[in-house]
Amino acid sequence: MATLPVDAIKPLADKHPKPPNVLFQYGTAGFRTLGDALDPVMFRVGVLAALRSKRLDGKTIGVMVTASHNPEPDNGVKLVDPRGEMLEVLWENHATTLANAASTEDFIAAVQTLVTNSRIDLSKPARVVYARDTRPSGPALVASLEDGLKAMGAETRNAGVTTTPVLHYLVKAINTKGTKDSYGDDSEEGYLEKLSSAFKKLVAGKSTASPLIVDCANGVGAIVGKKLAEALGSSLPLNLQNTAIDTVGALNNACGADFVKTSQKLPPSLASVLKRGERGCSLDGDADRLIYYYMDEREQFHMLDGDKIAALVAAFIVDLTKSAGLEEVVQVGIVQTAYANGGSTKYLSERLPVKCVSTGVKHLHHAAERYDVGVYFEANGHGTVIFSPETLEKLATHQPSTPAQSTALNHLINLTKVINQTVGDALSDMLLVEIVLAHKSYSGVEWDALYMDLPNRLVKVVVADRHIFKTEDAERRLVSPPGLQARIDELVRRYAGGRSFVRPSGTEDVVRVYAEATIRSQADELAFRVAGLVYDETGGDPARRPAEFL
Ligand code: 16G
Ligand code: MG
Repeated sequence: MATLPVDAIKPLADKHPKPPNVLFQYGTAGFRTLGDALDPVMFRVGVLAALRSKRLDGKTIGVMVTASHNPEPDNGVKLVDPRGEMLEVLWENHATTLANAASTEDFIAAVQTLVTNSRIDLSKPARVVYARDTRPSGPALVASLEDGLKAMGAETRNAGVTTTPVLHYLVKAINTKGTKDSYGDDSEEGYLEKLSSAFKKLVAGKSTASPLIVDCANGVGAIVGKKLAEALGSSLPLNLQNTAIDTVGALNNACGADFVKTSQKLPPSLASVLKRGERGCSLDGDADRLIYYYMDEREQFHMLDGDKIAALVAAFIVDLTKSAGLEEVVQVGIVQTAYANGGSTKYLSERLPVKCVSTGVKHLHHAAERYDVGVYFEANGHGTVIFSPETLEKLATHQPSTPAQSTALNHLINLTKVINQTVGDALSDMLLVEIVLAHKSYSGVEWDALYMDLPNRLVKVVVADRHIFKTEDAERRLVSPPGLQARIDELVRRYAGGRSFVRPSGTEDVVRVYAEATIRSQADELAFRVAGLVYDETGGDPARRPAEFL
């Protein structure tokens, strides 16, 4: 039985000491904090990724260095499991334990415990593929990660600077290489080729946007977006905006999907770009979120968020399964979170099964796996569509009885290729949206008209300890602090179409309050009043109670 290479780990671990008095936590999006603070975490994640691979018999594990839509000085890291999915929850805890070991000795002891408890056979190979986004802190953090991988003698592959969804794709492609389930060529070119060739087949003979404006958030989406534009050629001309990846401070600054969703505004940099009647979309800093919008004839801006994308796409897939003669055997279902607009939930649940789960991709993804075709989107624009293995098999073997059925079946098969089924992927989702719009001859206006969004408001409350806030019912109700939910309910009853919920953030040290109501001013008022309740509950200094809460 092989033993832990302590002699190799020790000197390298000493190069990446953990400072005292900091606590790291592997949260919904992995480890995420100021880039400057992450050096020891990266080394330890390298060791952990190698162990995870050994545990899974040498399957390739992914490591992505990114802080997504966060400000540029932040960075982060997350692990990707062999099928291209988020790391298993149990191992999130292992990651937190290793990251917090106080010294090199403690770290080695923690690794040893993990090896024993998880019955890791150290003689197995370790294989890891990693990538980073465009953040300035990325190269140094990757070097630290590489030290961790080296300490464990892992076989590594550096996928360079690319999007989070490309890294997820690579992991799955590497692990399925040469099998009957091959996910595609295991390279960025393979990814671009897979998506763009299926896209071209799906829009052949249809007219697409000319061109589509794409806000790249001054991040890595600009790099991969440019390559995608080349691969798409005239099938979908892209007008890439906010591509300043080398300008310090530009990343996610007043642009990108998160800016648009939270401020419900067009990025100022697009004010003179997006013309009347045109549509555009924004990616986030690692290109796994997508928000659409259009400018109407009166120069009013309208946002089309993840909920609108889900509604558009689900209806299209249902239509195709009917046209292909598969509606009896392939059931389409939707997964949302509490942040889904009430308008969308009503619209969708009148048509399809809808499930609400807790925030975070892993919850949505797992719930979506229960359907034959699971469409999951968070309102913030993260989402995808997944086809179960049985459904893929049915699509491959179904015998269409008419030419129309055959066309619909081919469309469905091509959709399974355009869609990145490992994780939400802004570029892939953008192609998916453009396919549906081209097929339906919809502009932003018709798409938007599927249902009306209820006015809503999201407020952050800074509290002394957000961990006292505990939720149930897919985060829609608070169980702690005791009594607070009853007071929220009482308030909500006073607002027409009112709905509000409170949850602690998984990525920031704040509590989030969401509210919606039939009228804009009422949604705002409800949000601020619930925020006021939250603030009071935590014993905040009345003198510092934010003015809007009064
Ligand atoms: C992370 C999640 C995202 C979620 C968001 C909520 C992943 C890959 N990403 O970005 O799904 O919407 O956190 O943030 O799971 P919050 O907990 O701060 O509200
Ligand atoms: Mg992101």
